[in-house]
Amino acid sequence: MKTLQLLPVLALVATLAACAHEGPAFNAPPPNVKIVEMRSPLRFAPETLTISRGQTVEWLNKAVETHTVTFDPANAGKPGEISLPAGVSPFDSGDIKSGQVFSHTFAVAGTYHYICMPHHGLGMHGTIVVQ
Ligand SMILES: [Cu+2]
Repeated sequence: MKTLQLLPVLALVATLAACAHEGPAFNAPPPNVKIVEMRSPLRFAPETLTISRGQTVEWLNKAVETHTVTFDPANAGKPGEISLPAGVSPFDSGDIKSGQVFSHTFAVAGTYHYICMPHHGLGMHGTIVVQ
């Protein structure tokens, strides 16, 4: 009886485990691209990344949760939580599902503070410093 009750749970765990290890996020990244991983427990890794102007960053969602990479100050939960160098237009990945990738090329030097929309209240913040 107990085994039968566990079957749906086991099936769900197997499905989630499969989702967490499939998709472009698990492919080898292109050369000269800087990587930020989104993984449990709800953090960007690394939280602060320093790059050179003109470099591309790829965010790899290696978690089961859907995340976002949101550089739009209009979506900040708290003032200053998202900020961009002067003259940079806001941008937002939209939903990045498990296994998916978002990339952005940084053309303007400065410090960029960004958040994950679903999880910023839980501390999922990141910083890109472009030199
Ligand atoms: Cu998130």
